[in-house]
Amino acid sequence: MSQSIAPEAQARAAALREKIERANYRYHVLDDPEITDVEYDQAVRELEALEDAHPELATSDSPTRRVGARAQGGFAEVRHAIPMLSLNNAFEQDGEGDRERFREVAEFERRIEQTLGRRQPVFSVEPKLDGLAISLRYESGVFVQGATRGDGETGEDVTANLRTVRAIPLRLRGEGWPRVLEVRGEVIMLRKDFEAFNARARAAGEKTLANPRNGAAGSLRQLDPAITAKRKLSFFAYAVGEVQGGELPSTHSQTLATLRDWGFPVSPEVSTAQGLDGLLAYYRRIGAKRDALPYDIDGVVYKLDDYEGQREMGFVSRAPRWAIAHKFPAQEQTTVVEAIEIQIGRTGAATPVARLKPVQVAGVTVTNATLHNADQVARLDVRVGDTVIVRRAGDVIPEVVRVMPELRPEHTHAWHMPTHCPVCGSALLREEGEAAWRCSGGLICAAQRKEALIHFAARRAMDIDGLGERFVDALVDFGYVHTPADLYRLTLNDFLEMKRRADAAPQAPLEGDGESITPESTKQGKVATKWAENLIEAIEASKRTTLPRFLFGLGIMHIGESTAKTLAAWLGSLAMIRRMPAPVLRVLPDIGNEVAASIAGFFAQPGNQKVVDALLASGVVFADETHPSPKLRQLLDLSVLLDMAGVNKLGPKSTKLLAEHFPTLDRLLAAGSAHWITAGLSSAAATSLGAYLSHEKHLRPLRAADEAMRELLAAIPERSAATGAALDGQTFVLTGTLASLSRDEARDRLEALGAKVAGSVSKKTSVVVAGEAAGSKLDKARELGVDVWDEAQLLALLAQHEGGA
Ligand code: 5U1
Repeated sequence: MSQSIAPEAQARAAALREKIERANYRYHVLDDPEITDVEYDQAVRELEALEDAHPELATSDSPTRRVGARAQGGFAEVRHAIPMLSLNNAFEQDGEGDRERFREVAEFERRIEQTLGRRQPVFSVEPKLDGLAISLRYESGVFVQGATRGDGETGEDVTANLRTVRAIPLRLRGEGWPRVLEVRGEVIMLRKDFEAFNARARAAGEKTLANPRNGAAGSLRQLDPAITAKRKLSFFAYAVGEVQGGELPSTHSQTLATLRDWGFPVSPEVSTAQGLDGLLAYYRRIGAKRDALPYDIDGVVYKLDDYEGQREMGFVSRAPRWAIAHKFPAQEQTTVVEAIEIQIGRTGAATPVARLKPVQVAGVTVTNATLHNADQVARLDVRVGDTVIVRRAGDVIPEVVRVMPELRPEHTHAWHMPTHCPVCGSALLREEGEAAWRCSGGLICAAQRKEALIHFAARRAMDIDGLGERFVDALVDFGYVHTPADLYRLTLNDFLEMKRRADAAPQAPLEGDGESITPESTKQGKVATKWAENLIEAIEASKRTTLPRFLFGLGIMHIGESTAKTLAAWLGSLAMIRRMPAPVLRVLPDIGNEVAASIAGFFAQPGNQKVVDALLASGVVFADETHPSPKLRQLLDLSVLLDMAGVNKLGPKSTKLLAEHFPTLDRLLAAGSAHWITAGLSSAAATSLGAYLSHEKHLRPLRAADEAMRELLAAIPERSAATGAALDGQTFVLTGTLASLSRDEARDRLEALGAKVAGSVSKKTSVVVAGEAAGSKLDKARELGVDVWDEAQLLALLAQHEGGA
């Protein structure tokens, strides 16, 4: 290393490399991470910066050098010094008893017993990973070349891509490794990484991966290692190839343990077993946990454990006689699509589902498979009548992987998303840039009820203590509750009856206490009714709430707590909010077109309005309703409505001009196009507006919006001319975080009452309002003897004056 490098930089680089390598080992080999992803990324970034500043520090095996240059003109060939073998397969056969069903495995085991003259030989037993076989060459402990299996004799040099796989050590750990060591194993894509990749691809409208194996194989064949680096791949070692200048243990299981010590991930499922019974027990054990494994496997592998015995058994062509792959039933099958239907999820997302001719996939009868979304159906071009490949892996829902076009019958039709929800009949809508179509039915759609109820009862919404997911599920499943309003009609008896029914159902008892309630068990019943009394009490208590909590609880798409507060602060009352058209909502701070359309769309559904009415009728009250903000006067005029109408040739300048001359829609209509032109509108714009307004379908919503807007403006309290604004001449300073309103909101509302809101405290300051974690302004106020208020005092002041000064 060069003399010119500061020793501290050298030491730091070495420490960082060690930290990163150790993190890789703990994560990939021991499956026991020691540092967080953030710490890991920080260490890599710091090392990169150090190596950039001191290029002499960089080494070829540095963990920062995982992504190299693009391969030019394809991959070079690599001839394997020792061929990469393939395995003979054993499949389950029809028949009675293990020896019949597992005839091929029994024969394999018996042949070894006979050839070696040994009873009950020991085998290394391993999961058969579903990925891509590769060979990694290490010279003096450093990774120098990686190759695919190819035809077993010659593969492709994919070193640059393999360097990006963090589970592959660039330098071996520990000591005692041979001078040349080839390690063989499988590059795989974990199920979670495969799912994440596909979810991203679907959202971006890009091609999805058919299965994790294709994910691994496709990624390794990328000519640009930067692409491989972006796809998360993993690796497990299961064999060795060439070994020079050193020795390995005498058994395969010991060799795997040694490879693990040297830094190679080895599947934690690897074990040893003796005789046929041992092999079959392993097959069943791994088969039972197959779905729960983090990666796809297609069987298990049995290998005679001692190398001496392996040599004696020898090969038949490319396959060893000392090993066999015992395959599980396939995870992919072909079947026929009998129908394509829509399923509405808890959030209203409409998912196309293929109803299939029943087919056994990996031991389970599959009759439905997800098609994810309309884009995916279009991409795959799945049609009713098609023969498709379905895949079932792990816990994931079976999915249609691809269509077999050669088997498509005549006269099929491309599938299209229906226009209406099959559950409630409301329109299905898709937002721009989103893959999912959603049912606009909201609370009236049965499929969405559970989610809506859980959200409604949540702590930050109506805060119904104790009404968790399991109760909501039972309430909906047994038909006690359809909408949030039904919660307020529930009686103690309803809850007790529901629990009796839930306890009698095959699932676990509702409370988890296993106690069931019978009318006879009065004493026990008393204990057990307490929870129901508590729930009734919590539901009753939730009726006294605030407008923002209620609005948030309604579960309107895009309406979080902050938007709910904005709506309440600016529009004042539910009565106003529930009838405002999108253009009016659009003028409020932080409410864009999408959010405005979502709110107005929600209240445009008569079903949702009915639920709101029922909630009010059952006694839900808001402690904080008030008048609309006077500031709306500056924001709302006819131009707001005309802008949103999107009339051709009528830009924002023209709509403003019209609003100045014709303050109401009626006056605009009465004036007519000649007067519009006199007021300064171009004749092209006037013609376009005239044509637009001549359609009743345009005029009707415009009139309704105009009327709602006028009503809102009329509800703003008039300031008394004699006294001026309530807080005229007063200066407020806001500091710290306020819990129930943003500082902007507080400022707007104070200003609307005539106050000045300043950024710093002086002798002239009337009041400092101090929220959570108030800092130096609070100190200054105390120093100058300025009045300091808390948030409650501010809210009381606002309530007092906004009420109608
Ligand atoms: N787990 C495992 N998979 N697999 C595949 N071991 C294993 N061994 C193989 C193959 C092709 O070949 C050996 C015989 C070296």
